[in-house]
Amino acid sequence: MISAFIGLGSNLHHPERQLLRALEELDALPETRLHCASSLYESAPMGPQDQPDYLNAVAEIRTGLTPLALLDELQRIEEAHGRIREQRWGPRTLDLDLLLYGKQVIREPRLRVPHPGIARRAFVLRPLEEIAPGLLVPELGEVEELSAACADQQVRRIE
Ligand code: ROI
Repeated sequence: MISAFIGLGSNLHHPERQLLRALEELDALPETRLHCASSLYESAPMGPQDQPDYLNAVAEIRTGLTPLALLDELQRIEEAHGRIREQRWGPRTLDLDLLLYGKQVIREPRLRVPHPGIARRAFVLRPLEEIAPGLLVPELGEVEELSAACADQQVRRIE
């Protein structure tokens, strides 16, 4: 089993419900169990500002799925949540990003791991830091250092 980290985000249709249901769906994937999940975090949208604030979280799963099989499953869950391929950087019902897959570096047309946005996004790094302190992100460095470099971005942890 490989440890993989998934970033979850939503800013439409009851974001908290979307994220909690998605966590259950990750746990129900074939050859996969949910190992742990972060708190929920609220932040202003990165990108166009004329959309609601986001809720984000990060989950760690243990999986026997290959990276591309996992990506297929994540996209299937997004679609089941009513996600249509909307405007780039627009609001979304559910976003599931494959952030990390073990220590692997993957550069394929459909999939890049570590996720290309990871180092610039406090709404990914804060929850990741919460559940995986000391984690080394391949080619980028320790999660705490990456998170500290995004200290200017406001992210609020929800109790
Ligand atoms: N902004 C925040 N704060 N959280 C997200 O999950 C998020 N997702 C996106 C864009 C539109 C880039 N902005 C976001 O896809």
